[in-house]
Amino acid sequence: MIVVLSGGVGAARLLRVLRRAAPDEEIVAVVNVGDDLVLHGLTICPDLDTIAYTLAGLSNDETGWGRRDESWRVMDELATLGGDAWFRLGDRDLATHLYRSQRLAEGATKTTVTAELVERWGVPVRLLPVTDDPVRTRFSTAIGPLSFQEYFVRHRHDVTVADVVVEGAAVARPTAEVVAALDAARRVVVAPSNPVISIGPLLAVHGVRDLVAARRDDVVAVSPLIGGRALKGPADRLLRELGFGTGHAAVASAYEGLLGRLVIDESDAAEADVLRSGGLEVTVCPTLMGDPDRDARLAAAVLG
Ligand code: FO1
Repeated sequence: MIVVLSGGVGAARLLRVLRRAAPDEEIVAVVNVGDDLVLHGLTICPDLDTIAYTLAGLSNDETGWGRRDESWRVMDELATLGGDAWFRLGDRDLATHLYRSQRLAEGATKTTVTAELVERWGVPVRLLPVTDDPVRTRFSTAIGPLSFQEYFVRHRHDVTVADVVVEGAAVARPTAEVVAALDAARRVVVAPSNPVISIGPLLAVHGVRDLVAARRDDVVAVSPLIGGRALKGPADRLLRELGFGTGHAAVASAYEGLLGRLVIDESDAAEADVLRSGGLEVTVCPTLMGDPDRDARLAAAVLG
């Protein structure tokens, strides 16, 4: 079994690449739920949905979130009523949140509802929320405390962050499915997601960090940075603001004690020796996904 610790779009793309190199039954994504929110009375799980839509071929690849062929009639109407329309929920996407919210209200767990949704969409890879308990990633910023989506969407992650806390993580428990998957995995892959606000909250769930550390020799992370920058989102800025430093060394530092190996982009080969001198095994290969030959090399580097 290959377990992929996953945030949103970077993880979705890596899972798509790994599916070409390993059988679907072998791949399990353990997914962050710290970005989840309740809005308009609906439970929204952005990372789970981004991955499921991508693997089902339903994703909007331009935005990196939401559905393709989307319409916005409900949001437009909500805006005319003066409702909260800054977090855009498309008409098709809304059906997902309606379905999930109703099933949760009936007593189903997030794990069960996710399994139901991916089955309907024909996604043959298992997606496991890291926990069924409530956890919320929150930010202390220069303009005061912010929820995840206030920071990420409302303020376009353009405010200085002093601290990130994951409310509920200390009492949340990983699901039995997640514990079993991490025990049985022949490889644990850390996706090229944001180490601070996507993978960090997943590792913060009580016991998960220890489960991953126990598998350290089999843990491979794909760095989300290329040339010191994140392709999308604030990973480089947050690593710097929270004191991890810059470049792949900052990623290694954020995952201290967890990694057997780090995969970095070929354009950053010059950073490999310094990382290796710190005792880390490093593989240099293309990490920018989208070209079949390069993707095959990345999959081989991760799985090999
Ligand atoms: N991101 C945005 O930048 N603007 C949005 O209006 C927005 C809406 C949205 C709705 C559903 C969903 O699943 C994701 C959505 N995202 C939006 C993306 C989301 O904020 C981020 O992808 C993650 O939470 C960070 O991984």
